[in-house]
Amino acid sequence: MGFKPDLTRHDVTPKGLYLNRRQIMAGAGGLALAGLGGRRAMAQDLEPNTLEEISGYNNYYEFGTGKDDPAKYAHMLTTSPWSIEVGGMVDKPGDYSMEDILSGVDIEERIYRFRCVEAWSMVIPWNGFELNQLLEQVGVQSGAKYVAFETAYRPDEMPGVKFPVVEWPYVEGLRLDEAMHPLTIMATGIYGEPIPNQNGAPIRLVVPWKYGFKSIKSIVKITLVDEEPPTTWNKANAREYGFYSNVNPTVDHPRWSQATERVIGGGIFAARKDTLMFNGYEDQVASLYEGMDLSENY
Ligand SMILES: Nc1nc2c(c(=O)[nH]1)N[C@H]1C(S)=C(S)[C@@H](COP(=O)(O)O)O[C@H]1N2
Ligand SMILES: [Mo]
Repeated sequence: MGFKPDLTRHDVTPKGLYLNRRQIMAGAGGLALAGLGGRRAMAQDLEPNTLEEISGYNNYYEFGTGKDDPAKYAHMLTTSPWSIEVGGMVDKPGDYSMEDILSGVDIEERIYRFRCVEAWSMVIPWNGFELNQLLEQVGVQSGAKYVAFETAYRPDEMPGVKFPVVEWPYVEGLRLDEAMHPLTIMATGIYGEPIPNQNGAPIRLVVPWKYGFKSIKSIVKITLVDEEPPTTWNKANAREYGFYSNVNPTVDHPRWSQATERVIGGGIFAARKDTLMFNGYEDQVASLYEGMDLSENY
């Protein structure tokens, strides 16, 4: 099963135009914003968000719970050198530096819909590699059934971790077949540039058919295990956040509908967009959940 892109280079704002727009925006403020609105009004549904939107409206609670906190504070995170401790049920456990990791994988662009459980969404042009390439490098042993991920925990560099909003470090997990799926990537860039700190530098998970909180940022540890690993939001509130957290417009959050979403950058008068089953990746991932009750396994 190969990756079938539904958003292509054709949907990306040409790089020249994009850079030019940044210069225009830096110089002309409100006027440029009016131009952006016009561009967006004519644009197709699937056009990627601007880098300003992607890196200015974030959830990264280690730097605070406000949407603009990560852009203010994430520069404090030292992202180089960086390594990931890979362990558990693998043939080659160890500390893998970013250089080690990047030398064995193919970086490509993936333009994915990104849907937060809070019912907002963007389209993001990631650069990254399929997680299965890293897992093949380290040799997954036959008993492994899940992959557990952990974010850096650095009180000196992360002003938000002094608040016990969730249990630190932030942890996430995938079933092994979800982790091996060609849509699941480790992202290291956006728009061809290194990924901004607030988006999870230097390396974060992206699982486009799941709610955004599954896409754990600034990963320092990956462990292959044989039981479903604990996950941050499930530990915080198991009734509201399940292990699977597949985007599903027919299964509402206990406190709000998941049928529609607010498109970031769409403007205050923009209509909400209908949320797609598995965030639009149903053809590629529905078979992973065959026979499962998706309202029970939310
Ligand atoms: N370590 C860590 N990873 C995280 C989060 C977080 O607070 N800490 N927030 C999650 C949530 S709720 C979302 S929606 C996405 C947001 O990614 P973005 O800021 O790149 O859009 O990151 C996810 N990964
Ligand atoms: Mo989210």
